[in-house]
Amino acid sequence: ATQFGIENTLKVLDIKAVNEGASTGKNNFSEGKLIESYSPVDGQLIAKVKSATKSDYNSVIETATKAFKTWRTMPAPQRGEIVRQFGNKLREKKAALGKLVSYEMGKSYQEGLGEVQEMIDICDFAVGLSRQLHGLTMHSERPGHRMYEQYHPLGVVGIISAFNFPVAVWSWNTALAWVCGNVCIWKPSEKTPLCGVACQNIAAEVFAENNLPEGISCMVNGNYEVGEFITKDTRIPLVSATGSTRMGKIVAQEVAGRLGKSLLELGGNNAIIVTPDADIKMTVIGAVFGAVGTAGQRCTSTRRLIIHESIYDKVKQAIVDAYKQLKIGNPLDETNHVGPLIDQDAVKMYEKALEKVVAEGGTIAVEGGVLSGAGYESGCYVKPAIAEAKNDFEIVQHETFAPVLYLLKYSGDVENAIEIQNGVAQGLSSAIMTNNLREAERFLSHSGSDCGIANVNIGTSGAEIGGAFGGEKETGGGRESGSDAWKVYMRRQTNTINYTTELPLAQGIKFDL
Ligand code: UN1
Repeated sequence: ATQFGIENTLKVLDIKAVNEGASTGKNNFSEGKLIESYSPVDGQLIAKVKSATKSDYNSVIETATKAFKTWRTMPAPQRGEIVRQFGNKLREKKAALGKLVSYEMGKSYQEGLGEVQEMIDICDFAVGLSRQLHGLTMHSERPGHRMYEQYHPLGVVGIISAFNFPVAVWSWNTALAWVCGNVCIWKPSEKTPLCGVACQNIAAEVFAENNLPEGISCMVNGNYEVGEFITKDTRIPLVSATGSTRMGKIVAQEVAGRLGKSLLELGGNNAIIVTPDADIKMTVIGAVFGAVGTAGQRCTSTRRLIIHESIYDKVKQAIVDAYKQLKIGNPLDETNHVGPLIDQDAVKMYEKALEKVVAEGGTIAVEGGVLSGAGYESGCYVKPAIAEAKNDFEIVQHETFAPVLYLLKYSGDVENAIEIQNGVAQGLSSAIMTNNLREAERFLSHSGSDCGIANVNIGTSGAEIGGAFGGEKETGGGRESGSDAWKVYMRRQTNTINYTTELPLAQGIKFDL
């Protein structure tokens, strides 16, 4: 860790070093079991964090509930001003936070910085939004009446996030939730708790500088049991959860059981359709970054390439050649393209997927394998692999969070490719590579891609924050980030005001006394 300057990074982010005990994050009351965070980069223990007990959790909720009473009375543009300051603090700490993301999670330093940039961007977006939380006005059917709607904050918003975007996903939720007048309680992934502590410290500093209550931003570390405190808690009207479809189904049922709202961002099984009119050079860049970026651990990662038979061999060759250029190694070294998987369990899943695709009749086009030796001591580095497969293979139907890309062939019309693309349970991101207007428009039409994200001539990953982010089917249906995603963090109220001296009833009902 010393050689990467991690000690200094931890200092900048106010995280206790291993020999100093355990961090809890400013304003985090956790006193439970220790979570040790090991880096997949070099296998070293980075630091320790305390996980929340039930009683810690209850005090956090009390602080949050109390803070809500103050925060909701502050005009939304003033809340926006606080979020602006938070965005500025992120700008100051971008390098340190980006490095911690890279070292604790394993994505490349560039991608770590990119994630912090997403946080900054969503803050800017939220600041503008703080003056645009608009409702509609309607014409009343009754004389002398006015009708309009307004949006009010919900209360305490629960955020459960995953290891793969350990800081950005929290910020998409929290920046919007804050300007909407909510307070947040966050459970970061137990695989990246230090990223959580770092963000919590930055937020806490901003709230303290503005003499605002600490409970506006709360964090509880821990495993799924701590997640359950949140999902079962009737004091939390909205739970936003990012992770696997398996996890999402549990969260959805628990929250629905108490008639709470949930916002789900679950698994993807994203494909790029490559038509005979595709620009091959662009296809290669989009597909390779999509498949191996973040070591294939984005929910938007490219899992399937659906290639027209007439160009199949050519595209396959170009992608295989590109894979030969990939450098795998320490993600903090900017000459490397691919870093490690998050942990050894992920490595096992990767190995199983490769065995399974062969067992189901697939052919390996680029050999995978776990790397060992100098620089690979953590045991988490794997070679990005490619297999030629069929869409109905069980393994192809499932999301494997690793750099495994499946090549699928289609013949005839683009409709056939769209059918393959839609022929999975997930519906997050999708793309088509084509210079043919008809094909592109068909892909985007009502009978085209069934995903929440559908792109033309760019890959499946790397969405901008300005659009609503999320997907359909087993991806969970939630939308976060841009567009009007803010509405889910608010409750809508319809108001009818009578400014006459009569009380006429709607629908013309007569009720004379
Ligand atoms: C995720 O993997 O959970 O579109 C989010 C992208 C990123 C976000 C991915 N902006 O790839």
